[in-house]
Amino acid sequence: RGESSESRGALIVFEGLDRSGKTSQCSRLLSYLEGLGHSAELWRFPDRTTTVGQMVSAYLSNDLQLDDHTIHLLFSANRWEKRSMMEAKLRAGTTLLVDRYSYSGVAFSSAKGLDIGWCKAPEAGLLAPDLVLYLDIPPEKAVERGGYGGERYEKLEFQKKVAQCYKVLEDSSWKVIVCFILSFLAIELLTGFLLPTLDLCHLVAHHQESC
Ligand code: FDM
Repeated sequence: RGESSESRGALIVFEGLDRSGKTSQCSRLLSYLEGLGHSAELWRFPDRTTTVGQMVSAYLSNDLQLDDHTIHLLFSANRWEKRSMMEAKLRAGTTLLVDRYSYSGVAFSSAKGLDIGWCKAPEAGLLAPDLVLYLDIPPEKAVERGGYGGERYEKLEFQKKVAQCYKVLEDSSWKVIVCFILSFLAIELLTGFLLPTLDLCHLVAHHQESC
């Protein structure tokens, strides 16, 4: 409040299945924005560098077994522990490009059969994204793209369920990008609608009411 909208950074979230191209698109967009003179940073969740993040990482690599609800709350806690830093960055005018966020949390846990309302609850109060770029790729194609590594969720049958769960989470902050096209047009396609969005960086410090 009181700050001009131009001084705020935008919170831009990338979502999609494993191997959908989020990480590559995030870094391409980062270079593009930096080239335009914007202050921007690349973030990702889970952030495996924190104590909570190390537990999440051990769970994903099957070195640690945890109850489904417990790991869900750890993923959420991992976002909560970064919330104030994210807010500070955004207020200081830095745009954050975030590889996975609350939508991953809800989609992956509800794909295991957990109640979707229960999954959304701990996300309430985290910063709401200004824009969610959903990289839409059929699960079968994602596997073909170099295949999956050995992490817990990198299995075709599970990814199919995650894709279904993502679909019910789509809201007005989403832009769905068909990834076959993305591989050819790449960043030009993204920036076509990102640039206008960056002028609307006023949504940053309010609380997320739903996922
Ligand atoms: N994942 C990620 C979740 O299950 N919940 C979450 O809240 C987040 C952020 O963790 F399979 C899953 C999604 C993915 C795995 O993600 C690790 P990366 O992008 O491969 O690090």
